[in-house]
Parts: sequence; C-alpha cells; structure tokens
Amino acid sequence: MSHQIKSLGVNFGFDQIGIADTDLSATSEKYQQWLEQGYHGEMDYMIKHGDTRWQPGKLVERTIRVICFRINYWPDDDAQAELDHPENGYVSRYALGRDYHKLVRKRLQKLASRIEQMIGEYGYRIFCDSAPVLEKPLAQKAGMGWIGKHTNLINHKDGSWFFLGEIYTDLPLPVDTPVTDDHCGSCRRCIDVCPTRAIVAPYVLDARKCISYHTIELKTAIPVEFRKAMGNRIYGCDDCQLVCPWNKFSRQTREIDFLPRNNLNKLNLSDSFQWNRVTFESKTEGSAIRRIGHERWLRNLAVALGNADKSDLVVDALKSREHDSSALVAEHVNWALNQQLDK
Ligand code: B12
Ligand code: SF4
Ligand code: SF4
Repeated sequence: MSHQIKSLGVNFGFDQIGIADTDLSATSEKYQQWLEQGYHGEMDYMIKHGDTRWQPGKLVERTIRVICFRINYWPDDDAQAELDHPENGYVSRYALGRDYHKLVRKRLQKLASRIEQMIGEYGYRIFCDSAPVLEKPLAQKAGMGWIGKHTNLINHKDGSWFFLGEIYTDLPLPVDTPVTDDHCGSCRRCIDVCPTRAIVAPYVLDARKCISYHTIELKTAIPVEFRKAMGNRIYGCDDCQLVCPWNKFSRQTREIDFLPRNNLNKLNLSDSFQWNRVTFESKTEGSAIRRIGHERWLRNLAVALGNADKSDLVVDALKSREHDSSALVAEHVNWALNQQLDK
C-alpha cells in the first residue's frame, strides 16, 4: 500500500513522498526553548495548541503515521540578478506563482480521496502550513532531508527550494528511514550572508530579525534598525538559500502553476508603488502575496524605495503617498524620503 501511495503522489506532481511515525519527542524541547526566547515575535499562533504540535495523535485522534510530501518550486530564473537590481523589488521565489497553500492542499485532498477509493474508509486529515504541525522535523523523519543551519529542510538531490505538506492517518504504514546525517559540515555561508543576522546560532533563527517575518508576518511597523538591511526585498527573503551550495544544482519545478505570473519577478518599485487596492488585488490574484494586503504591500515597497539609488522618479513616487490615509504607510514613506534626501 505504501508503494501505491508513493506512486500516486508522484503522479499527482509531488517530488518525494515519505512516511514517518508520530514520535516528535526529540523536537519538543528545542521548540519550547525557542518560544521561551521569544524568537516567534508576534506570531502568537505558535504558542497556541500546546502539546498537540509534537503529539500528532492528540491533534487528530488515532493518528499513527504521517505521510509527508515535498514539491519543488524553484523557477530557475536569475534570482541574484533581481536582488542586485535596486530599482526593482525582490519577491521570494516561492511566492511568484500560484499560492502553494491552495495548490498543495487541493492536491492532497484529491490524493487522500483516491486512497479511499482504493482501500475504503480510513482516518486522515491533510495539512500544508496550516496548523500546529512540525513539518520540517516530520519530513526529516520521513527521510526527505536534514534541517540546515538556516533552519530550512535540505534534500541532498534537490536542495531546499520546495514546500512541504502532510496527510495524518491511522493507516499502519511502514515508516521510512529518517535522515540522521547533517551535511552542512563546517559551512556557514547562510549565517554570514544573512542581511539582518537573523540566524543567531547554527540551526536557530530569531524570527524577529528575519526579513521574511518583517515583510510577511509582521502586521505593524517594520523596526527601523532592519529597514536599510531589507534592501529591495519586498516580500520574503531568499538570501540564506541562494548562497547554499546544496541549491547549486536545483532543477526547475515541474509545476507550471509555480512559475512567475504577472511579471512578479521583474517588478519596478516606483510603478508598483502606484498600484491602488484594485490593481494590487488583480496583479496578485491567486498568489500568496495577496495575504498581506495592499497596506502592508505599500509599507514594504516604501522601505525598498528608500533604499533605492537616489532619483527624482523614486522621490516623486514616494511623495505621491506622503500623506497616505494609512498612518503605517505614511510613516514608512517619511522614513524613505529622509533616506533619499540623505543620499
Ligand atoms: C513560522 C514559520 C516561519 C517563520 C519562522 C521560520 C523558522 N525557521 O521557524 C518565518 C516567518 C521567519 C518563516 C520564514 C520562511 N519560511 Co516558513 N514556516 C514557518 C512554519 C509555519 C512553522 C515553522 C516552525 O515551527 N518554526 C519554529 C522553530 C522552533 O522551528 P525551527 O527553526 O525549524 O527549529 C527547529 C530546528 O532548527 C531545531 N533546532 C533548534 N535549535 C537547535 C539547535 C541545534 C543544536 C540543533 C541541531 C537543532 C536545533 O529544532 C527546532 C524545532 O523543530 C512552517 C510550516 C510548518 N507548519 O512547519 C513554515 C516553513 C518552515 N516555511 C517555509 C518557507 C519556504 C519559508 C521561507 C523560505 C519563505 C521566504 N522565502 O521568505 C523563509 C525561510 C526563513 C528561514 N531561514 O527559515 C517552508 C520551508 C520548506 C523547507 N524546505 O524547509 C515551510 C515548511 C512551509 C511549507 N509548508 O513548505 N517561516
Ligand atoms: S530569510 Fe533572509 S533574513 Fe531570514 S534568515 Fe534567511 S537570509 Fe536572514
Ligand atoms: S549554506 Fe551551508 S551551513 Fe547553511 S544550510 Fe547550506 S550547507 Fe548548511
């Protein structure tokens, strides 16, 4: 049955499928220490749900196995060139195409129903980034890779440009061999390249310092001390993965829905700062970017414009929103104008 499920998974477009048991006791202590340090910042949902996070059987009754899935999203474009182009805004490679939450969940639901057609009724629940699920430790147990010093899961063949999803189930499937080796060795490129020094120790990320957190999760003002370091990153950050030697040989995703839409990989900052709410929603339709909303989009872009090379075009774009009705946007525009004038 596990062979059948795995080949079904491949037919559904997943790049790897592995099976893990539900013993996450090795992770729970580290997770709690991480919370105690306050590294989760304003992500209050990380505190909720108590021990259901490391006891899958408590989250979904009778769960004894977790079928883990991995799907590559690397678009195989010149990400570094985009990052080096200060007039353009850099969007994380994961967010250029269709929102993975929707795509992965829909696909896992279909797959779970197909299994039901094959074997009859069984207990299951699907997840993708959705609930108190320790996706990386589960995938590591399912034999898909190791957690690198940048804290993403790395697969020795495919690097780290992939999403994770799971099916919790009561089926007594045979488990795969966990990856126990750490192939980071003495490398520390991700730690050294991080613009905001967010990887505070190998394998430990302080989310409060991470640009991905600032541009996507944080609902309030971006702390001033991180704004310059943000550069032109307007949605998420890829630097720690771009330098990782394991990503050198990443293959382009097989999923055309993950390829860039609406030129989101070539966004001119001044132009996209003029988008009104309607344009923002239409340009980001179906994309994960839409989740942050127009106001936070403008907040992020204002910071990037402040960091752009000095130009009248940039100053004019900023001035057009100097008195924005959103106090959040207006404050970031003000900061950005001061940056431009200081250059
Ligand atoms: C919260 C969250 C974030 C937060 C915090 C990130 C983090 N590292 O935890 C923020 C907003 C910063 C974030 C950013 C990103 N995220 Co995110 N995120 C999550 C989420 C929802 C939970 C992760 C979690 O539980 N963190 C809590 C801490 C405690 O976990 P941890 O850092 O992994 O720590 C573990 C290990 O490092 C280890 N550990 C800790 N200390 C020590 C010490 C030693 C000595 C050792 C050996 C180990 C060790 O144990 C810890 C507990 O398991 C998951 C989805 C999910 N439900 O799992 C996606 C997820 C991890 N994110 C994902 C992605 C794609 C990203 C970004 C790449 C997006 C982007 N381009 O901007 C960045 C990457 C930033 C980075 N360097 O990690 C993918 C990762 C896929 C992969 N290949 O691993 C996931 C799995 C979503 C998905 N379904 O695909 N994310
Ligand atoms: S995503 Fe960016 S800011 Fe966050 S740890 Fe990686 S390099 Fe640092
Ligand atoms: S850059 Fe080096 S240290 Fe960081 S995750 Fe990749 S191999 Fe590990």
